[in-house]
Amino acid sequence: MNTLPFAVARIDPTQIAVILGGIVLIALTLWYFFGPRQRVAAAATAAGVQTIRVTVKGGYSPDVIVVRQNQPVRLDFYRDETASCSEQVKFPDFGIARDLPAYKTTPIEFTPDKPGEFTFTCGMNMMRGKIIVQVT
Ligand SMILES: [Cu+2]
Repeated sequence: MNTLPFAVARIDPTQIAVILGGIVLIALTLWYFFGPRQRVAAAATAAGVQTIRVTVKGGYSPDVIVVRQNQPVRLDFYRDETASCSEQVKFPDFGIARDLPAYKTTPIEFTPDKPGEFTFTCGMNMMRGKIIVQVT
């Protein structure tokens, strides 16, 4: 007696859907944490201030910003949402924590005096970006 057709028939389509859903979720999670980062070098203005506009919407864009050491930096954070996650931005290495009003541009100014990579985050450490300070 052949039981194989029975075994095939007993695979529940819901189980298949759950397994496939799990695979998709894992792939999305990996992409979120290890996917490509948007890296941009700040442009210096005539006054020698390295400025860049960062859009805040479910994340920071760009989220990797390259600047030069010992030259003033101005990051214009434009918060394009009201989600409470992004209402604050912190640069712990530079002692900066600032509220970002929704749909407004908030300039954050500092002069990086040490080279290296410095993380900036939202108030809850969920959204992340990175400042790379290069030696001139
Ligand atoms: Cu947050």
